[in-house]
Amino acid sequence: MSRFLAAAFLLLLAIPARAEDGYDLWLRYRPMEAAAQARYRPLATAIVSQGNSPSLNVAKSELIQGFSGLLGKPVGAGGVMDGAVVIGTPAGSPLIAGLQLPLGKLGREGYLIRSTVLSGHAVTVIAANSDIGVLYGSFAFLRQIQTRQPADHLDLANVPRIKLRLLNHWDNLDGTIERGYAGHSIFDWQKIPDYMDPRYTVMARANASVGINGISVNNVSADVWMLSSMYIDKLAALADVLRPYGIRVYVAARFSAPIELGKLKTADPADPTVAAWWKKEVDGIYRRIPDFGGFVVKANSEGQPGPRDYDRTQAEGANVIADALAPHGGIVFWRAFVYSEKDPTDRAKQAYNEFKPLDGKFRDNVFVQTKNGAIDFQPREPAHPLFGAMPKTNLALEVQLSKEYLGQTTHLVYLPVLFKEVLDWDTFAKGKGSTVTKVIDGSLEGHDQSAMVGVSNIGEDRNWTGAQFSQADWYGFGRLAWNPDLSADAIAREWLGMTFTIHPAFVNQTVPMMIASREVVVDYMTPLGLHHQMATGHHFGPGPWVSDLARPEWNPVYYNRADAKGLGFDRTPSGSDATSQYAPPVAKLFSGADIPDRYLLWFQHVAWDHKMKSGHTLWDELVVHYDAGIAAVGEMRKTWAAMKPYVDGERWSQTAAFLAIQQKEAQWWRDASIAYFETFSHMPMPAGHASPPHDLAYYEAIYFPYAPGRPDYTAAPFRNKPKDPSE
Ligand code: GCW
Repeated sequence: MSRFLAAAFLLLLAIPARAEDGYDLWLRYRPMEAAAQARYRPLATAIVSQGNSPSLNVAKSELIQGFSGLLGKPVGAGGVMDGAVVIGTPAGSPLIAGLQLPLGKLGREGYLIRSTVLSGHAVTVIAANSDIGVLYGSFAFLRQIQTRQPADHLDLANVPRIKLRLLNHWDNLDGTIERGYAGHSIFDWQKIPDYMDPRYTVMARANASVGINGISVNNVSADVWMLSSMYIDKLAALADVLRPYGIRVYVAARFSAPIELGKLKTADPADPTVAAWWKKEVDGIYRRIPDFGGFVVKANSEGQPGPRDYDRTQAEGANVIADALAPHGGIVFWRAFVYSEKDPTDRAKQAYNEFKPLDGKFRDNVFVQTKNGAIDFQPREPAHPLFGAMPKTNLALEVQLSKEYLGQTTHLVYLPVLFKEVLDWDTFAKGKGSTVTKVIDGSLEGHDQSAMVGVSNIGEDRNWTGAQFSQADWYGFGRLAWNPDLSADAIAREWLGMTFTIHPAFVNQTVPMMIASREVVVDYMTPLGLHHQMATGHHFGPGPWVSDLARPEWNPVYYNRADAKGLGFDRTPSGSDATSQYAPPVAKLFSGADIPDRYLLWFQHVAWDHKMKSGHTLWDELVVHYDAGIAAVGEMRKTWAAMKPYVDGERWSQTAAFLAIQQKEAQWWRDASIAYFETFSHMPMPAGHASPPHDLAYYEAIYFPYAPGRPDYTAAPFRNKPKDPSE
């Protein structure tokens, strides 16, 4: 290509697109540059599909919409011709059947994209064993072109590594969202089923495009009304919208529903009337929603009712519900996020102590849904010790997309880096290489079932996630649940190319910014293994000094343990001995001198003048990390400023404004934390590092009464005496 054409091509790519607000997500399908149109147009001349199922039809319309947008002119349905895209299953399409394609290993959701000849015409076939597989293949073929990958001579077979890939929406029925930072709930239950907001379909498209095949629609601090027949009817309408996209609906169920809804005197799982009630309730749901997914249950956690209220085990609690679901193929996701203020044991140990002894006691249709770490979605946590510790139990990984503890909406933190760190974590459960990925994809212990769950960051905001770059977390979660071996870098490249532009100057500068962003937030919020240092209730901003909350293990001081000697939580054998919950090689590493700096203060209490690997004292190292975090946000701002020519004004300026907020708040985190810790270290600031501009009292006095996302302790889950939902 002559230098003039190359320059013209790059110029074309650099022209800022028309104003956008992020509503189209990564399914933008804007016209590609001329060279790309010329390259791909011969490969997408018509969409050929035989058969007429809802999923096949949405696959066809997605391809038509996608190619017409990308190629800048209508591409329609048609017959077999050169360049046609032929989609279908052997069962539904004689054309596909005739090709006798090797679909045997693809299962229900896998797909094959193959360039081949059909009736003498060069075509691309997207084939699968089910129409959902065809839909996934169609999105994959579009992604191939959106990211300017080869689209000829293809022979791409792809099967999801994890079977159940869910989002958990922590949405309340009143429209608020616990730990939601993107506006109100997208589910307008008041108008459902009579008015189905078209956004439900766009959300379904977006989920299907990254392979997400299930959503639980309500807050795990569950409102019993969700199980009432009125809401199940509403849910049935939503299920109808999502079904063609291969998405099943699940509900967060309140364990005491047999009392509030069933009018029983007890919810004791061993009581036959309780078992009968769950069976009746579940049968009723399946009469309305034949492919209902199942329940997510938060029991005996943060005030929620559960089997422990009847001295029954977590397994007994889960199993009574699982038995009701089993005949219908339903699943229970039983959350392991259990800790009690009555138990003085280190909070990081409690869930393991509660669940490990129950290994093998849960039914086959139960997943023990375990957060990535043992505390609570912190900027960095060692993987939860339950991973690898329950070989006879289905374990599902739960991660959070909504960044409750990572700056919420306005901090750019690319979470797939965090997700990968957890997925690649080696539990050593069966020797080296026993990664969390192998635990949850079932390959380590030969489990059929597998699941990965993300706490949704979706809300009513036009850009769906409150911030443009938070969309990458939704996208990345889906991609990693489909294939945990994908790299965070590759996912970022895909997402940027589909969402903004494939311009190399943009992508090659923005990807490193995204990849670095996770370590940046760790540095300015909780460096060196610190954790749970945020302000109370809304968790917005720093609060390392907080020590007066209702439950000791809710206080940041419980975790930083700052004193005259040093800093950090001693979880070694000389302390709470939480290290012993890990396999010996891991336990040894974390309780010894070779512990990686990133986990130091999570597992050890260290003297302020302790000599770090860098040669710094712990105190100096801490300050250096805080300041490195702030400087890095400054670099992110510079990078993004230079990206202005490649991005439409609206999305560019919102991101730029948020990065400015991030830098300001990073400074706040640093100053407030140093102001508190120096009251213990009494050590001078390292050379070149300024003291906090204000005294500790100034930072302690900062208060945000209405920061978003906090659980409303007066809302439904806590007052829960509905007028009588069973009526
Ligand atoms: O992250 C914490 C949140 C709670 C949440 C809880 C949980 C839904 O602060 O808001 O409750 O975890 O995971 O259940």
